[in-house]
Amino acid sequence: MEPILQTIQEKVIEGETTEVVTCVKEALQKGLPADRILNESLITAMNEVGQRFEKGEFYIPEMLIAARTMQAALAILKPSLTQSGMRAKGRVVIGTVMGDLHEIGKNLVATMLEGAGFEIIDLGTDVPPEKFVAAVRDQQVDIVGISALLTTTMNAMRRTIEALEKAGLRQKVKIMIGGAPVTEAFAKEIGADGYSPDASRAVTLARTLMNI
Ligand code: B1M
Repeated sequence: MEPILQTIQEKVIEGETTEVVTCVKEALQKGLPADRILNESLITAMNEVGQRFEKGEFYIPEMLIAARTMQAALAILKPSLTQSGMRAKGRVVIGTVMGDLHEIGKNLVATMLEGAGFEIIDLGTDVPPEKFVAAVRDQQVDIVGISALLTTTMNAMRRTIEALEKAGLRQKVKIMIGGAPVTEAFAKEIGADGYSPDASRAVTLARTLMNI
């Protein structure tokens, strides 16, 4: 691995925001592609943070600090991640389900979709089904994107889809879901239109759902 990517990974785990920001800028200046910086240092760092948390070596504050550092790095990468030749048309309302505060993956998906030309309405985290329903009812939405990072909150995705059905809005939109514990099989089970394991494939999926 490029030494600078190794350094970024280590410093994200340590939550050294200033150093990470400097190194990410340097890596971009050296010509390293943004998606390599993202996949080979930032996401691997968050996976390591998760593993340390599971082993009891890290606690919530360390996870939060690493998350903040990651967000700062993503802000630097955003312009490079969102450069795209093909502009799609469509409006996506996106959010992390009720009970779930994880936002980095959802933000990344939103950033990549925006880069591909989609208009984004970001409802944030801990979004109750009624809020998704209100957004679909009140705005011209083409796709609903739902993220969940916890096995305990995955079922809120099902409840969100049920709420859209109950409000008579299900057929108006396509629904895509994603997040670490989510699978294709789960997407089918709950009646979503598609599942994506990561942010770049979320763009492909959104284009497919819109017949682009
Ligand atoms: Co939490 N957390 N966390 N956490 N956290 C995980 C998810 C965990 C796997 C860590 C672990 O134990 N290994 C574990 C879940 C276990 C499980 O359910 N099976 C866990 C836990 C247990 C918890 C708490 C319950 C801890 C506690 O309180 N005891 C608690 C829950 C709080 C809550 O939500 N109610 C909690 C809290 C937190 C923090 C708040 C401290 C912080 C989040 C801060 C923030 O987001 N601002 C945090 C963090 C940082 C993590 C880890 C370390 C990193 C998550 C992350 O940002 N990953 C995480 C471990 C891990 O993921 N390895 C962990 C990077 C991000 C780019 O990836 O989000 O997977 P990800 O997104 C990907 C794909 O999943 C996909 O594309 C993204 C980009 O490629 N994707 C989509 C995501 N959404 C999509 C939507 C789509 C399509 C694709 O379409 C709409």
